[in-house]
Amino acid sequence: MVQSPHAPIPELYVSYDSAQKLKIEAGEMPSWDLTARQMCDLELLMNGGFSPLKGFLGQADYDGVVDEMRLADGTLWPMPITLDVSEKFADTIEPGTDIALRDPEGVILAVMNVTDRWTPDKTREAEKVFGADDMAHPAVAYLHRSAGPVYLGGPVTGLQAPVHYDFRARRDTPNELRAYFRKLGWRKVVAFQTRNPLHRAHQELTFRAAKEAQANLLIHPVVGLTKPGDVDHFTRVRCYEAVLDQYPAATTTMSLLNLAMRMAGPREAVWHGLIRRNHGVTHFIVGRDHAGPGKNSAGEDFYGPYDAQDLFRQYESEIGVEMVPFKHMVYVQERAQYEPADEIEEGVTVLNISGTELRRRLREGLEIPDWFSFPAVVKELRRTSPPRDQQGFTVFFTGFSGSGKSTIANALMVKLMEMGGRPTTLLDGDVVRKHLSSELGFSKEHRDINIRRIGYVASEITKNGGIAICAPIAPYAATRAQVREMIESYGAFVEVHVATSIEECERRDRKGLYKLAREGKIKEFTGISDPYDVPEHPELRLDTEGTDVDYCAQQVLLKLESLGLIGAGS
Ligand code: PPS
Repeated sequence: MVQSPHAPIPELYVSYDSAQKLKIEAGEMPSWDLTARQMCDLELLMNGGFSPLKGFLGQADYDGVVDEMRLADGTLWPMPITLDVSEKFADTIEPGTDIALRDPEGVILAVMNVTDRWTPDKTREAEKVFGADDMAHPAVAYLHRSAGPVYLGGPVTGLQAPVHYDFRARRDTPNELRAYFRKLGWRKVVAFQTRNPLHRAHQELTFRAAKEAQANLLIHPVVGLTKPGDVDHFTRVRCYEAVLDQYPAATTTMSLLNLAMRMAGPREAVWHGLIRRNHGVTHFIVGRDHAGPGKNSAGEDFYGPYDAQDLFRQYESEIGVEMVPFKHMVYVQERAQYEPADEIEEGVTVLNISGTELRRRLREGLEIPDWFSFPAVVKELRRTSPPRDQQGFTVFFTGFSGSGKSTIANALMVKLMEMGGRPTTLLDGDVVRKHLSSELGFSKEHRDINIRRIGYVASEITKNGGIAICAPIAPYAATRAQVREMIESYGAFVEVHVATSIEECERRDRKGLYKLAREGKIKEFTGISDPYDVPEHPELRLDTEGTDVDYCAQQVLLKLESLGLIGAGS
């Protein structure tokens, strides 16, 4: 049954007193530290954003959702909301157990009664939900690389909402929004979902959509998790606030949605519609390539540009929200205004700046015209996206022990310091193992921890505008990919494969370790008794045999220059 947009939506919270009692009991329960995505999911489960879900999906619901977008009772629900955990944790949890769900600081937010525990077929999930088991899809990559191997499901009892210290006044639960609309007498509300800054074209299209639907407008940006590489939400919210002045205050409002997007295109659009219905809206704008994940590994779009609109239309009555198809707005120079692309006669001059072009202009400090965006928005974007040669970045050397990584990394560091401009830190394999990872050995598990630590430090350096040079062996491709992802949200990641062959490394045997490895005195030695995944697409591959260190370091510098990371200004 579709709920009236004015009635309150059921939440999963218990009363304050019950929560206090339950919190004491939960202290004794096995507890799970929620990941960033699970935190977002839990918040929307508890506040009714994911209604009618009562908790993380059990197996029957999961199967139904994956196979046919329906819960076991037939209700439409397109996205698996699952609690993925490690095998180690899952092994300690029998169905019937209550577990405490904690935020990263250890605060208990909810208790889940585990009814189901199962090992999902992730390939099937990827194919059915995202359309392909292709790691180029961010949610598929997350599924395989970050999500735990076992799922737990069961009803959730909410004790308290996650606390947000940023933009508190702009965050609303579904019931708060419903109450707001009720109070203002907004009976028809059209919501606009976005994960990008708003420019003039968006302002025009949302304003038009609201006018056409004769509805009020809710700008409802996602501030949970969006596509890796997106503009951070702090910057975006400052941009949205600047654009809000462009709408009539009495008809438009903005609220932030702490959703973890999956970039699942058509399914995601249906999901977004259901979430918006729960927030009390009646209309929803669905655009071209809604929640699109970009290109697949063959360089083609994952979904057709209007697949999301088609699927939404098919389920519109069940979703309970009317779709307002997005009009592609373009700027007509002769008339100095935005108009829907499909209403423009031939012969007029249409201006457009693509997302890629905008990023290029920001990167290179070039002009962004007023017809494209609002000066206040451009100012915010420039503050957070300085030109590339003033941003932080990471150079990540990988290769066998004795391949020359440390020597080249050292030479590179000295050259960068000679140039000056940005603080530079070298995280060499040996040095890291002395200061950061002294308790770790060389098992796969320990190597992964070691590399993730390096990645974390490098991402912090990159975020703060410095240069991190890393030089571990980093033998596993999956771990390197994780580090890349961590860093690319803040700046460039330049992988340099020091491709000295194992034979040459063994011949040099600078530290005498290869001999010991051959004699079996050192176990799990990379290249001898432990694998090394050769990087498939490093930014640079260095052939060190027959070349000197200086030349190798020069090649890295030239690469950095060609990527725009160093320039006259650095
Ligand atoms: S890893 O796999 O990235 O965590 O390794 P890393 O921290 O870079 O290793 C640093 C140095 O440890 C020495 N060493 C070994 N390497 C590989 N396998 C085994 N089992 C091993 N045991 C000790 C080796 O000298 C590495 O130094 P580099 O600087 O690479 O020569």
